[in-house]
Amino acid sequence: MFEKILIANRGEIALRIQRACREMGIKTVAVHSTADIEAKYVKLADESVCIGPPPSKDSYLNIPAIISAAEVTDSQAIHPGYGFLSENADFGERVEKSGFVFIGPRPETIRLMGDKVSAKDAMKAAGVPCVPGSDGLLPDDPREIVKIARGIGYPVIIKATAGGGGRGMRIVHTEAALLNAVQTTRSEAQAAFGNMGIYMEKFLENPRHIEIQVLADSFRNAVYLGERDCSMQRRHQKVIEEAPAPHLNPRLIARIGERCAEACRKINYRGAGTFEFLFEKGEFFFIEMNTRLQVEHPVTELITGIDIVQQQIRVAAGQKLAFRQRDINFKGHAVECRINAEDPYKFTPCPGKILNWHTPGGPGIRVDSHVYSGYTVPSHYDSMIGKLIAYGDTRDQAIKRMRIALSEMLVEGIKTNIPLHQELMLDANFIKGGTSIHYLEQKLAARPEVAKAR
Ligand code: MV4
Repeated sequence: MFEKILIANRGEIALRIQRACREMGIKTVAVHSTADIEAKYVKLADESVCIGPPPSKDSYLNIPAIISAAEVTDSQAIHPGYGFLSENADFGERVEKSGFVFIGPRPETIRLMGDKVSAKDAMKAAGVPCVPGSDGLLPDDPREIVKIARGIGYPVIIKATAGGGGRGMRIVHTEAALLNAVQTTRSEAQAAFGNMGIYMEKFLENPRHIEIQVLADSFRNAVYLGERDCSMQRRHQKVIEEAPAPHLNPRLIARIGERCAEACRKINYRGAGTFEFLFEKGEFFFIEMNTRLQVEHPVTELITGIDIVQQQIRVAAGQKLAFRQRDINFKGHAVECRINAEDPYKFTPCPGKILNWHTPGGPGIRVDSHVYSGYTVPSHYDSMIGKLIAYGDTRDQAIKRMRIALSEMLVEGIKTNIPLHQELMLDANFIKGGTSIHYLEQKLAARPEVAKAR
């Protein structure tokens, strides 16, 4: 096992990874920008290295600075967390070329999944059901494109192969609008990603976002850790996640989960991963695979009792997974609310000094956060300042505990989205469960004008 790991990230996830390391007897190195000198995860780490000024591109995305920090601290492995360099295949490659272990999939796998067309090809070949669409990239010939769209049937969606996570997509409802949309998406993809490759899919009008968590080791052992429902989102930012997904048949989950695990074996996947699906009318359609630890991993940890970060570290160190599929039991229900430093009505970021921070507790409550009273939320990064996770025997109990936790939580000095979460925990449709990816935006659009202006 590693003796020392460098954590190439910031915020709550840097602290989360540190806690996993500490429990495993591994020393930790925090890297930080000058904006994060005062951060809790920097003070709590065994060692820390400043890697640059506040802008991410000069610090948390600064590959040479991070590799130098690993060298001077004699670290053996680098955990990239989520965001930043976590899905950068070049980073993975340079980490390994410098003699360190990258805690994540092999760089070739990251590259394969980073290109959405090659990811879909690989998953289709491995038996994972995909959204009907173009067979690979769209050709240049406009007549061919029109033919492909007719074959799929309108509406269709045009996506950039180098995109993902909602970037570089365009919905097309009619043949009259098709070729213009193709051209615009192509130029935007070229400008944004330096890759003008695009593909076409049937546009699913009202799906849920259901994802499957997997873990795999280097010995072709792969398991699925069940599903998460991440449909409650606004502008491609998840707001609430839960596990298991309400109203889904466990046998259906077992079937798609086994397909995902089998796909991992086929492509020799290593580490933690997430298969993203759209779920509509009882069917799963693969859209993308994330090759990193995800923000919402705690809901899966709570219903399985498995520490996903520790398993990532184990398999990166060349050990076998600590369990087989039959050892995994799903028990209870977990809900996560992402706490953001933002205006709960206008959604503008709200960085600044937290004057008072009190977190809830009690049975089934987990708080993953790096902030504290007196901490200043920097303006340079994501507005998420923590995650509140509630576990219960049933979904109803988890939601009740979340309501209590939200009422106990106190954040003074900055605005947060806690009022939005309180509203959602009382929302009749959320309580019923199974809302689509469009539900939150529709609900927010229908808020009274006075509330929106607050
Ligand atoms: C789709 C779709 C409907 N049909 N693909 C957006 C993020 C990216 N991961 C894929 N996305 C979508 N792809 C087809 N064929 C609708 C979305 C989508 C979405 C997906 C998941 C969660 C939130 C979303 C919000 C808007 C659109």
